[in-house]
Amino acid sequence: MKINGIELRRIAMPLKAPFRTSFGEQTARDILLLRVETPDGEGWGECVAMAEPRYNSEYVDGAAAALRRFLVPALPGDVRANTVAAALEPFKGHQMAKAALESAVLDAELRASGRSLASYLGATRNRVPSGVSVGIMDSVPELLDAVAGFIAEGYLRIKLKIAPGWDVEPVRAVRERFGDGLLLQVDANAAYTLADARHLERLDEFGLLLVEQPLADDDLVQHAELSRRLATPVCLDESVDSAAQAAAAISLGSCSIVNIKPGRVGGYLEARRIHDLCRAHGVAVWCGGMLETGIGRAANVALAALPGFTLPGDTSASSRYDTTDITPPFALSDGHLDVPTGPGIGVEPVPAILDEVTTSTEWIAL
Ligand code: NPG
Repeated sequence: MKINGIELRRIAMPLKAPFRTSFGEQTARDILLLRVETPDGEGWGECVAMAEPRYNSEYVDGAAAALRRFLVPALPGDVRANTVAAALEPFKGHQMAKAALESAVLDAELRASGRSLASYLGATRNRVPSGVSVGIMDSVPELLDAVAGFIAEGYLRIKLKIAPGWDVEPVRAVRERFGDGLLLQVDANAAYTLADARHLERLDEFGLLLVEQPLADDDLVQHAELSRRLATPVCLDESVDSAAQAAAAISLGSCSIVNIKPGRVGGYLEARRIHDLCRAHGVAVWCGGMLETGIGRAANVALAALPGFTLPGDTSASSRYDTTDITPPFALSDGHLDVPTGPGIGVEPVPAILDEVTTSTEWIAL
């Protein structure tokens, strides 16, 4: 497939409510979108790097720079999506930037052949169960109200962000108020150390589905030690940035569940490899989220429809983030999101809405 050029488009999107994690608070989103233009059509990709390098080392200005200077120029003149990763491999890191580029090329390729991303990836379901990630709040009553609202909307699983000082008490309060039947899990975003193992053991009494990324990103050995100590299954997010790293985590016993975020691992093809690997080892996976617009969400929902995704993901409805998405919104139906069936990711930005939120565009001719 020949590519005429690639548009880098920055958009600014508010968040309905501030979202607080162990590494900071976010009130708005600064997002980089990629549009690949070919002689026959186009393809879209969303870069999930955040404005600041707090979740991992990537950040949106850095991703744009890496794309402009190294990654886009490295694409061959005649490109297939399944050769993009190899063309970008000489450049270390920058998984989120690479993922956005590969996604846009893949979308263009699939649109041209009339095939959906879900079918290409091997999806076996036409809808996926939706969970929601609930940020750290100022008080437990405020948290209980937020959780009650999400349950009323139909979310099938609740994830609570935790950090030292906001863990056992809010988890206990949610469990007591909503009962043992609620699918509940927690996410620490690497906020603890192995010295906190005793404290984290206190979470065991709440019957959580999992504790996500309790320790630092590069602590696979210590995650293995913690996994042996906790009854609650340990799930890795930040630690797994490739299928090789997932294999290392599984063989060390660092986790029994993996959160797969395509951006974090360099794209949907690597995400599928991690899915396949985990499935072969009996390790459950679920699809994470990075507060995506409908572009990234559409692709995540397609991935989450693969058979190894046996736990509800952070694939929430568009209304969880904003009043207006740039694509037709993803809405909950009976706690599920429908998997798009159209060619490629199956959705496109609404031009008028996209223009309204655009802060800059840049064209890179190939
Ligand atoms: O609904 O997309 C969503 C957010 C899910 O909690 C979520 N993402 O660590 O998994 C995470 C977390 C996150 C949010 C990470 C923002 C980085 C930035």
